[in-house]
Amino acid sequence: MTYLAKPKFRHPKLPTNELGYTRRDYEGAVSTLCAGCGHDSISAAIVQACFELNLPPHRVAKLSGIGCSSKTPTYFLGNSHGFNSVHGRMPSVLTGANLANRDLVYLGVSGDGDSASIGLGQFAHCIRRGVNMVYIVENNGVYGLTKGQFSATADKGSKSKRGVGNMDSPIDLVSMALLMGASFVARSFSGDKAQLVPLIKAAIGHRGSAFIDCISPCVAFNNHPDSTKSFDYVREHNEAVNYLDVMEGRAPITADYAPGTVRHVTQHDGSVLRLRKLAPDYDPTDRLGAMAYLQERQAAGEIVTGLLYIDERAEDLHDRLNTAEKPLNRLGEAELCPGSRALDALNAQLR
Ligand SMILES: Cc1ncc(C[n+]2csc(CCOP(=O)(O)OP(=O)(O)O)c2C)c(N)n1
Ligand code: SF4
Ligand SMILES: [Mg+2]
Repeated sequence: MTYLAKPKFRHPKLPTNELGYTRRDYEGAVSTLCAGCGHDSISAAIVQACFELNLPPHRVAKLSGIGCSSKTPTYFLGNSHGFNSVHGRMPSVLTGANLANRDLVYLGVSGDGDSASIGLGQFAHCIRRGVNMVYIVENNGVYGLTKGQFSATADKGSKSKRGVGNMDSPIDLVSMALLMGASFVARSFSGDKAQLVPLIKAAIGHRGSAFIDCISPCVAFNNHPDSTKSFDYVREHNEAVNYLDVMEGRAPITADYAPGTVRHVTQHDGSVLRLRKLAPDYDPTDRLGAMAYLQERQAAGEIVTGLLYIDERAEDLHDRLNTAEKPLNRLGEAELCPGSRALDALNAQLR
């Protein structure tokens, strides 16, 4: 059985958002993942973020590749557009969809196997093109769906459930995203909903390629004491550089923190990010500084989380290509056909 429908009954007093929708309206089918899988917590965070943002579900397009992580779009936003592509190919399908219709919120969901192995090239090119999207990697360090082989994000020295050590150097997708020019880069943990929900909300409000590496333990194959992607290990080594509140619309900015401990960032959609600094010297607008900091803290055994980088003035692929504002399926003949005189002139140029 690949999916189960949820019962339609709901409590009449469930809270509703500004659109009159309940949280249930943003859910999907009942999850068939292992009980306790980190991926389910990420789905719940996506549901919460979209509910709080008052997003009309039909304005969201969710796309994925192959893996347990890539199955998750079935379990959230059941009323949104969805496309489950092939292994590692989500980024190019998302890019094409985004070029055809810029009016939707694009949510790419992938795994560490999907994005750091077979799809590494697709990941890199999608990020460097500045596709306006939220790209979430549900990172468990293994290929969960195919029974727990190490993935390319597994740390050197980390041991499998059967005690075999991983000898290869890991690929850090956050560092790669920074290198490739992502304009919003974050890392979080599926066990920290208070951090993850505002990060997803902020990423949705960002115009440009927003990448979130979310450590998401695989309870079936990679949650043992010698794993560096287990719930216990991540909780013990998690060092958040900041905490985030997202203020939508024109909400007043209240100064209820000590001077210098809060930073405000205004996004394209008018929302304001209030960043409470936990690492006082960390500057999330300094790409080179972020790269150096991440390397340094990684060498010290820390897992750095939070909003790691943001470019407030980012432009997206459409800005760069100067494309038509209207989705392609809404362009009429008058806009698509320039007329015979213009065509003759064009042909003449090519002779
Ligand atoms: C072209 C192709 N190669 C290999 C596979 C087998 N396969 C399915 S899922 C997967 C890896 C999934 O790992 P990840 O993306 O980390 O997802 P997880 O299950 O860990 O969430 C692989 C190798 C496939 N489905 N298609
Ligand atoms: S195998 Fe691992 S990743 Fe897949 S559903 Fe189970 S716990 Fe989650
Ligand atoms: Mg995985």
